[in-house]
Amino acid sequence: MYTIIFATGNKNKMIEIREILSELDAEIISMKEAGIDIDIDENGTTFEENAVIKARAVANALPENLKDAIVMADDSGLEVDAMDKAPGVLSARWMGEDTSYRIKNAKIIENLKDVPVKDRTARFVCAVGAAMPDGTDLVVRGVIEGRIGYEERGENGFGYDPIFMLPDMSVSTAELSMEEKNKISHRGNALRAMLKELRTVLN
Ligand code: ITT
Repeated sequence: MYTIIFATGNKNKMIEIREILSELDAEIISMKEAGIDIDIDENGTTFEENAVIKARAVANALPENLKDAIVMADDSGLEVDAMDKAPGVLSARWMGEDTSYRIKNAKIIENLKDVPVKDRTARFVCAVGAAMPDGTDLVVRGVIEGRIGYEERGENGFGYDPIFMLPDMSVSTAELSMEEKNKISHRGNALRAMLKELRTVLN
């Protein structure tokens, strides 16, 4: 059995990640549980760069007893086509890190007030990076396509989920159960791609 440390400070991500990786014969430990509390400068310009920066920063800070662990990190965000793909890699920081998602989501809806359904296309992107104990890095990407809704809908999920509708505009990802969301989400797709990659590398 191997140990995976997940380098995220986002509790909601961690809940989804645990569920997606639950079938794996591995011990999943959050950064906090590993006793690592560092500030990471996410200064990359792509999701992939930032995912690797986060994973490597935590791998470099591992205590001796966890040196053989694989460190993974997720860098994710929302690309709105009618906003030139903003907020993109800045999704967590857009309009200020501490601004509520009620306000951020309202701003996106306002920005798109004259945009017809066909042009409301958007996607959630997730890059998952893995810092391997031998010093090599792996990185994969997962995506889910959708459209920006006209109002917030649903109570599940987090962040931009209440305004992210499936392409047919039937439901938002905040109206899906966590299991339903994980089956089709950017994070689910990226983590499943990473597991495939790991199986090749570790065998
Ligand atoms: P860590 O860097 O510690 O992992 P973070 O929240 O800062 O946590 P990111 O830099 O990857 O993470 O920013 C991702 C942001 O994109 C996140 O805060 C949400 O606003 C948004 N986001 C990502 N995945 C999402 C999802 O599944 N549903 C809704 N919003 C999501």
